[in-house]
Amino acid sequence: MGAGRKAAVFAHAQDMDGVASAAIMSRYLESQGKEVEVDFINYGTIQKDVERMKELADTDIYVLDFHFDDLDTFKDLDEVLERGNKVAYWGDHHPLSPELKTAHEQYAAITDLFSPSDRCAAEIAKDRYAPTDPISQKLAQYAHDQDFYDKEIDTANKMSDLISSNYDKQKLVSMMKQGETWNDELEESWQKYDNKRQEGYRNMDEKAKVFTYGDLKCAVSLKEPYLSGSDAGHHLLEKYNTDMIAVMSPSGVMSFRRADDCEVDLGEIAQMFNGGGHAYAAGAKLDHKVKTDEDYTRALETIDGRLTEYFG
Ligand SMILES: [Mn+2]
Repeated sequence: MGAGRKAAVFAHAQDMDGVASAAIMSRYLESQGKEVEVDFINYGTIQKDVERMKELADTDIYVLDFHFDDLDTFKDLDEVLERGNKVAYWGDHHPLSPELKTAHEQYAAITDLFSPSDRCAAEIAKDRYAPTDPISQKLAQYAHDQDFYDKEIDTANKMSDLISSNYDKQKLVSMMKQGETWNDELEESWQKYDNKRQEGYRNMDEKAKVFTYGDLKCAVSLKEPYLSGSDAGHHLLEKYNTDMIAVMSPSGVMSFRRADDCEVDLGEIAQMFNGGGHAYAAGAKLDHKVKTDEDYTRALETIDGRLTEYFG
């Protein structure tokens, strides 16, 4: 690695772990005198994201909290490497098949691909590149708090809210890599987001219905597109104290969540709506949008009908 080579960090766009990984990696690379470009990558947009990688030249690429989930994507990576680029590091903590793992190892000079792992991607990068740096330690701790659902660090919770509200992630990384995790501007943006979220909860409450199947109760409602599925689900579970919830968005996307002590297999339920997922959280899509009151009534009938069939 020549001292003059540029560096590009590609981190998972999804959440705190990706953003903290990008900050830790940039901080380390800049301490080595490198010029660093930060970019974000995601599963739904991978095709376009890889095109941006192809625009690089003579650059060392660091990929964090993300892996290619399709062997074909490595053909695109061949084109990236033809331009004098190298994959310097690939770090992730999500499950991947042996074939995919081998492919990543062939392409990257250094890999940290651990799954299952009790460390998130930010912690893995910190442990490799900056294990004793207090700022990197703090960022890794924030990421862990969110990635493993501890949610005990208030600033980390609020920062995750900002990330899911589409706040400028580049800006967050620039701050975080200097060790700053909160300021007045972030507080103001968060307050605005939270006010809107409370309004979203009130709208959900107006539409909420609770269905009963034997001993089991399920709350159902419609959420505003700006509310995240997990916030909406969490709100319904807390407020209506039901065993499970189903929440739909105007696009017809549905998500299912359950209370901690509920053992219903939500993956099976989601399959009745042509979706899928885990026992504890699953998703599906209605075959129509939910824009009008009539749409909503129809959706409630569909959901109640299928749940009656399932629990009956
Ligand atoms: Mn992660």
